[in-house]
Amino acid sequence: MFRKRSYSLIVIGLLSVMTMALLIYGSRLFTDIEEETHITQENRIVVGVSQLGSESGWRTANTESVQETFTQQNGYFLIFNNARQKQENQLKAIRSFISQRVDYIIFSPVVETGWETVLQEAKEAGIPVILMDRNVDVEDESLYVTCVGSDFEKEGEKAGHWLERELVERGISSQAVNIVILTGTEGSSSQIGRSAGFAAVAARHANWNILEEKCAEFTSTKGKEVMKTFLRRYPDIDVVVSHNDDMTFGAIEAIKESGRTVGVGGDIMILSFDAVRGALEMVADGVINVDIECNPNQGEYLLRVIDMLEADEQVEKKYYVEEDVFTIENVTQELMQDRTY
Ligand code: GZL
Repeated sequence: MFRKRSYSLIVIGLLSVMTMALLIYGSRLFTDIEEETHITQENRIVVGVSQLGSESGWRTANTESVQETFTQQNGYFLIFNNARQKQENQLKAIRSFISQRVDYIIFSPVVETGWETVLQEAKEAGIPVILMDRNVDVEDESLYVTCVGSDFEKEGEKAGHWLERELVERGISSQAVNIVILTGTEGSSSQIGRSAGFAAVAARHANWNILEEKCAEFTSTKGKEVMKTFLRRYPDIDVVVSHNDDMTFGAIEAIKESGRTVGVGGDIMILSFDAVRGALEMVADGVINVDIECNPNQGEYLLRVIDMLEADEQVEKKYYVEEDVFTIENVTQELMQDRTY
């Protein structure tokens, strides 16, 4: 009996010592982790990024560029949110960044309007806002520090200038040319700029008939759907202008299913934007006539801007990324480079 009792006393004693040890060590462990996270986060620059979605190959490359740049190794703590193409999700994410008191907010505005209030809130919180890819349309430009992206109007003009040269080379520059346009998200900088740039060139040519422009949301599914509608409505389309490669992929599928041909020597010329790898391979195969590059690799540009802001240096209101135009003449050389998209 005694032995049994003393045995159980020993077990209880051991268990209580072990429990005490665990409590002390455990709490220290958690404290260390907490402190460590806190210390690491404290020493790092905290960046809140609201990405508008994942609608296209271009967007994926743009996201990768940001995530590969704002890493712990580079001294950053990245909070990344995907808004799934909805402005209200971007507004929520930006407000969350403000309440978390991040050091910088970066976002790609899905459309240009509707940002004044939230940008005013960020300004009052003393958090600098950097625009990536697309722009905002605000009265007070002090609501954001800078915009890193493309000159979309220039991209649209490049497409128009290519078509001008192509028609001259074919000896048909005075003939009627029937054009349909697949536009990107209505009210986005890329849609506004590309439409305006191409329209400015088209306005110089009374024989360019823009039969219809229709939004296909930068996606291949919508691109195919809209192109099918165009093919039903217009039997004699000569040119398709598509505001991004994903819509182009869908449009080409629809055209081929209709029995018509595309590209170099085909019934319908294809003018596209973005220049993602899959599309450049179609340029090399003569399926897409011209691809106007839109460079998604904006991470390095954003990093340089934050470095300058950290050093209290003056930054410009706009930084344009470098981009090119690809046709069958120069695309093979480009595809041999180690492009990231
Ligand atoms: C362009 C970017 C556009 C791309 C599309 O800078 O805003 O959004 O052209 C993407 O692929 O969806």
